[in-house]
Amino acid sequence: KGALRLVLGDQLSEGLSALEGLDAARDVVLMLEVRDECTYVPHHPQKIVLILSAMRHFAEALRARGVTVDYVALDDPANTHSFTSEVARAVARHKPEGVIATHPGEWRVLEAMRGWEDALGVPVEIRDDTRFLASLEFFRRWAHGKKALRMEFFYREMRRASGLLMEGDAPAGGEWNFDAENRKRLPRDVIPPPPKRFPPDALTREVMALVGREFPRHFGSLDGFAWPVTAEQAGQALDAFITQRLPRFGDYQDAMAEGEATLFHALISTSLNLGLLDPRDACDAAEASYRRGDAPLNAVEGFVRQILGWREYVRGLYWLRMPGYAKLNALEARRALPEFYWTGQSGMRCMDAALTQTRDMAYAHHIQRLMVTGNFALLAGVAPDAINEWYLAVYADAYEWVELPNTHGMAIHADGGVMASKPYAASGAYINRMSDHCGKCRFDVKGSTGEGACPFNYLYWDFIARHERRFASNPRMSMPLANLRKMEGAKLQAMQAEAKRFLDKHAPLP
Ligand code: FAD
Ligand code: DLZ
Repeated sequence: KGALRLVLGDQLSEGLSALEGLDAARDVVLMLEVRDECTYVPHHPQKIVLILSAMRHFAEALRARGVTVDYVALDDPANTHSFTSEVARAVARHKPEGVIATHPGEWRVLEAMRGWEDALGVPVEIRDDTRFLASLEFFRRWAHGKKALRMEFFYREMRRASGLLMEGDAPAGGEWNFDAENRKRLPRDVIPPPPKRFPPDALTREVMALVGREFPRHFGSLDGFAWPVTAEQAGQALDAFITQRLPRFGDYQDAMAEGEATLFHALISTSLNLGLLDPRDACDAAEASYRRGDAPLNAVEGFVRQILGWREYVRGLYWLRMPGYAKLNALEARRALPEFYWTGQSGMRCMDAALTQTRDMAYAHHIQRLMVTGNFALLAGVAPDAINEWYLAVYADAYEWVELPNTHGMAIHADGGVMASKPYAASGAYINRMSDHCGKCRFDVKGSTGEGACPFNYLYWDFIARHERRFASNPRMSMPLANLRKMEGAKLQAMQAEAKRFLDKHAPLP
């Protein structure tokens, strides 16, 4: 009698802690395709295909190494479709000496796991998830006693602790952060090389048919699925990025452009979050490119900061602050999600570009998520649960540990400043500066009143005016507040009326 070793859908790493010390002669690896995980939010079909296909490929690779895998498929008639009930069935089948799991990525799953030992009557060991550069303990120690947590200071600690991009005790190039060199607009003659695509193999095609049958109403298109589903493919995706796109990643990190869904981005978040790619390997590959002289420091530092800094930081914060974090609603936002988040037909070119590529690829890059769809939800006062659910459902890389701090904290300021010291609120001018969308938009980016004006403009001032008292104590909001106070009353009233008209049309208050 051996142990039952549970591997969840986003734990597809050879070195997973739950697999450490595996005895192939006695232990059984348990993998579960369950409906509950596919529907707790209506995930994009490409995301479900990605996870189930990657799980099936991972199970095949384990079996090829002589490991016994008990794999419960989604269409198995005996499947009871929840982690808890399926682990119970597996315990009854195998009568193991215990269950060994790895700490999951979402609070709700951890809560369920904590009840298993009592419910199942066998020991359940939940091991740390060691696939991150910072342990949760490291983050807790770093955060302990600090009045405010800021990513930049955590990132510097991580640079020191990892030795990445360091020259002795000093940061490479003499600066910790080259953010100021990451804000160029994309010139017309710069054509980003397309990312490497991974057309579905027979196994993925089988999963595509299954998902098409089982979840026909979920938002999003299945055609065009091209995500890496194995560690080998994830490595190829990283290599293609490092050689073809990393050198210009820094310059155009914040840019948006018509017809350019991916620009110089890496498209590796799906692989990192599934465990197909190791974050340290991604950072090392980028640093090696800098050391060889193939990629400039602003690109490599910008990329390393996203992984060693932001990705680790949001995970630490999620586990430090949950479960209360998800319930915060500092700006008392209550509006329903506008229907155009599902149709891609807002009429605003920047929004519709982000929304339609989300439908077609289950992907939008960071600035689209933060400064377009996120900014709109912030300004409109969309209820946190509604917008969080949307982000968790529609992106192929979305798991609550990374989605929630980014959406709740960074995009909509629902945490009142835990993640970011001020709301990332912007008017149309920002989008015009960073993209070429506005020139072709039916709304006028220079206009702020009247039906033809860019909605981001009147929504921005409506937002600032709505929260004037709250923001008065935040020195980082002093500039917009000073401009608000200088504004003619009639102009502000006209913008507020336009904002109300637009929002009532698309997403009335309940
Ligand atoms: P690149 O731009 O090439 O960056 C390289 C890597 O850095 C990414 O693969 C990712 O692992 C990491 N990274 C970059 N920014 C962040 C960040 N802010 N937080 C964590 N990791 C980061 N990322 C997710 O992985 N899952 C999510 O559910 C998710 N939801 C988001 C929601 C909102 C509202 C916002 C503003 C951001 C969200 N992000 C999320 C962060 C970021 O947008 C994605 O990681 C990135 O767009 C993935 O594409 P890429 O691999 O091409 O990234
Ligand atoms: C997101 C997801 C989906 C769609 N399906 C499964 C599944 O069938 N089986 C599984 O083990 N995991 C799935 N996942 C990922 C889980 O939701 C994820 O492991 C938890 O949210 C913890 O991060």
